[in-house]
Amino acid sequence: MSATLFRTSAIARSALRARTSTKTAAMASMSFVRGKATLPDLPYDYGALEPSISGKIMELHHKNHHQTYVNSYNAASEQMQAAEQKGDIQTQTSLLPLINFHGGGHINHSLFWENLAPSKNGGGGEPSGKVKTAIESSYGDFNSFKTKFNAALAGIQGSGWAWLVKDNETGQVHIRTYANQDPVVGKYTPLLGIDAWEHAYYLQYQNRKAEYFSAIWDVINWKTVEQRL
Ligand code: MN3
Repeated sequence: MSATLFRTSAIARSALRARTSTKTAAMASMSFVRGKATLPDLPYDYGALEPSISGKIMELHHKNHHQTYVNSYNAASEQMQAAEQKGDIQTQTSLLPLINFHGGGHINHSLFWENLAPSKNGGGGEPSGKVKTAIESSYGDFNSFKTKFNAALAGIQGSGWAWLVKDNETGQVHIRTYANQDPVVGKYTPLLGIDAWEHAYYLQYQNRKAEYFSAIWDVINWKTVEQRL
């Protein structure tokens, strides 16, 4: 088995796509310095999503949580390169879950920040154009879609994400949940992700996570969803 096999793991392919994609605004803005992942700037102030998401949550979530995924991904990635150079396949294999978790955390949060916008800058409301058409084709109407999405979020056990994805084979959109930091890869394109980890809401909503899932729709950036579709 050659070392290149490990270089083309799902997450690596996803990172490569992130560097070359021009279609996906958030992916394109994900920044790398000499192959290293770096924390992207938020396109709004920490407090700009209040009252849906408090400024304190946004600051901790971006500056601390996301930064940790970036740092840990870079560390695992360096270890992977060293193991590849030594032809140490055992170590390479043992690093794959770490690359998936922290690389996934970096990708998911980079996409998530750009899925949000302050309501005074166009956040919230209902999708229009081709997003509206795609959602209505799969879910009937926007309110039914929102109810199903919130039910998917509520059904996540432990930590994870719910996503609106596009099936690249059929062009249809679907709601899918992912555990932990598993990124949307393979035949699906991520359009809209909502972070259901406790760190995304607990400081403000405590155990009332349904209130967070309900309030976040007031700051969804549908323009980003449309660009990704
Ligand atoms: Mn998070």
